[in-house]
Amino acid sequence: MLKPTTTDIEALKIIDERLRWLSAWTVHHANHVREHADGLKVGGHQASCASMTAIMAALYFHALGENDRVAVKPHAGPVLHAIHYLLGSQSRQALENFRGFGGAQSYPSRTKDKIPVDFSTGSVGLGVAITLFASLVQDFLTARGWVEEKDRGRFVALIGDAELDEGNVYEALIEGYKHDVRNLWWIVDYNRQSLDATSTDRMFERFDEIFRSCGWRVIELRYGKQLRAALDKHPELGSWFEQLSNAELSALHYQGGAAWRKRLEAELGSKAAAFVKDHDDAALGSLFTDLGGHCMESLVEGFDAAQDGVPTLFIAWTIKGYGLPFAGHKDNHAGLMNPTQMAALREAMGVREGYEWEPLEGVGDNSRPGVEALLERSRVAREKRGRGFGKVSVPAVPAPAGEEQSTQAAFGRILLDLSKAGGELADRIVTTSPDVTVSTNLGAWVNQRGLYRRSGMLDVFAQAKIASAQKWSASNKGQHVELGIAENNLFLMLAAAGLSGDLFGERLFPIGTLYDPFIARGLDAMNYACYQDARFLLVATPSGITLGPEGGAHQSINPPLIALGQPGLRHYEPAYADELAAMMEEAFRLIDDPNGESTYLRLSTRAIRQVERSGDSWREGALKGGYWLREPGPNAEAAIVAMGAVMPEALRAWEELREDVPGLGLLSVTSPDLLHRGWTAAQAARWGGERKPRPIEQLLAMLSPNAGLVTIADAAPAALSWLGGVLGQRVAPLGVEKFGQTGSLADLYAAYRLDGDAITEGVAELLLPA
Ligand SMILES: Cc1ncc(C[n+]2csc(CCOP(=O)(O)OP(=O)(O)O)c2C)c(N)n1
Ligand SMILES: [Mg+2]
Repeated sequence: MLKPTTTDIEALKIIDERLRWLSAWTVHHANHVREHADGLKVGGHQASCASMTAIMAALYFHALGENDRVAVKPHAGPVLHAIHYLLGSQSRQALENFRGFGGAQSYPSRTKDKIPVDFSTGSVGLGVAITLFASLVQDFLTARGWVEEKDRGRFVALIGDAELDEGNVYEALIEGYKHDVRNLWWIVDYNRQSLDATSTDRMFERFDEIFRSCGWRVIELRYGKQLRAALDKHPELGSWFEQLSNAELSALHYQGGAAWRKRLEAELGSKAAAFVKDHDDAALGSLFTDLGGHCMESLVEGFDAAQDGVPTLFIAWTIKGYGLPFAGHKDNHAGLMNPTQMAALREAMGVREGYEWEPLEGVGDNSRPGVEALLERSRVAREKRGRGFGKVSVPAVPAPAGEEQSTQAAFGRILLDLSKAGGELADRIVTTSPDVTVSTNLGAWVNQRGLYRRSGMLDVFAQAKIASAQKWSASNKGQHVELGIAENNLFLMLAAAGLSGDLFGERLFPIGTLYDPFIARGLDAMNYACYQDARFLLVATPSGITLGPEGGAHQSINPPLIALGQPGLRHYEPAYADELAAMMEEAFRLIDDPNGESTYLRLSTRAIRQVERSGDSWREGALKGGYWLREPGPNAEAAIVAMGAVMPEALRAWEELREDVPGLGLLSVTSPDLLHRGWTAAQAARWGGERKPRPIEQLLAMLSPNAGLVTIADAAPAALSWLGGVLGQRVAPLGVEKFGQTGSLADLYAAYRLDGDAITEGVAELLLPA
């Protein structure tokens, strides 16, 4: 890295000020200048921004390389926008419309913002951890030769200090240590304030130990140059300063120079007399705010000292609201300057009224060329990067043969067959699992393709010739990333690998497996992955109460409802192996399609007799969400509507009832999620004057308008019971509302009313005259 010249440092300081002004002004404009018809609070975080402008100026205009990627702490979003505004890559219009419809977003958003955003943020902690998994993905791609050494970058997280309370940060840290991750900078904006107040002192003494013990270098940027020099000169002052609590320090920063003087005189007396005498109030106030995170020289030096690949935690001391009237006040998190305060700041920053949006307003003629030159040569990507879709051809995925199969076993078989057949898709699949690789049937695939470890790993058991079905050796060419048991990490890994096309221009097909109930463990991370449009295949198995004796605690009920409400994730629940193969093919296609999405497959360990097919007309329906496994007769009075593992019960009941209930149909639902989407989309389209086919309406319209539906799934009954609302047909919903009991399948199905008797009773109830 080139040593910055004095001119560069001066220019960086000016940029820091410009960022502070522009971010504050953007928030102010949205709250106090723009018209608001609805009277709703707009909000924004001027203090959180001011805390970070120096750090971000030093990072973006000095340290960042063109292949580096950054997750910006959510509440510093306006600073990122200001950076791109100075670079010419953000429009004034978007800033004027900050937090408005189509304007710059509250928190950096990959999908909604027009500027390049490497990682969306918002839910604190997740943006931090995803950088670690992105760095792992970069190593994975480098080992395969898809990212060249010269194109490798560093992954930077700009972190609010309170974000360090999120447990997912440490889950990632632990996983990162196991995988020996590198090229990471996590930069903590240590303003010692969270949302509610100042943060607790005790813990902060421990963070550096935690990180060091996980192999990280920790660089503390506590003092700016001036303050360091003053404290060196007056050691007694230094020890006094260092024992101030977070709250005391913040309060003093808020109160300013006179308060510092009073405290020093009261507590140090004659020991500080000379020092106090040498400084007027303004000088005292300014000296004590010279913390490392606001001192450009210290920041530049700190960044320059961490140029190797060792993961590095920077703890940059800052003041929340630095340079603003509420600096240091414990309530300033969502604080907004009022118009009078804003006008004073404008004056102080040399910004003329009416010129608030001028990028370099207030920059003197002498400094301007240096600032312009620095902006010009900054290596920050100014354009949104392409997303790298549509480059991999997805072959047909054949269904595995076998009269009796479970969808979980078929999943393992399909992957094994794909691996053996080889080809680009197979080479670009990366599987990952939080310690349930073997129990979710990924084992055969892993035997074929190997575990991934950057520096390899011997299979000690194999070496010792101890018999085992599972090979467990790793190399940097392996295609399975084994994770410890932390489902948050699974979803962050899927998010990072699912963004590989965006981040590295190389598409990966990430497949993650876990037990269905543990989706809830990683739910926010899953939502985070979908929110940024990462593409992956999630395979959740086993599921429901159908896992029987394997354990009540592992039964799952509500994931289909979660999927019903989760944008960007398509739920498929196959009953048969051929459906599963079609769904996996579709899921791969969706991963590489600009208009695609991620897929969630809910599978089961129950081996069931496969259905006889004549032709493949079922396939289209199965991919759209449902098809008639047994077509209803004209104007049928009833139908059984079933999903997934309970299909044998539904078929048996259908056989038993078909004579008594003429025309009885059996609808196999493969995706309540898609059916529901189709229903609402058709309705919305009608209001737009468009006539669209409505898959679920078409399916149900084959029945009599007064028909009754018995719905059944090994899941919360609400996953299917809503179907009655489509055409106003009556419903008898069957499903699982309680869990936790182990037992044989027959016992459990009887106890939870998932059997043929329950279906028969349901049909009888619907057909009896009211
Ligand atoms: C998961 C999650 N929980 C709660 C919030 C609400 N929230 C937003 S910012 C914040 C505190 C942030 O403090 P810090 O990380 O120190 O940021 P800064 O002081 O720089 O604003 C909280 C609790 C959130 N955004 N995400
Ligand atoms: Mg903070």
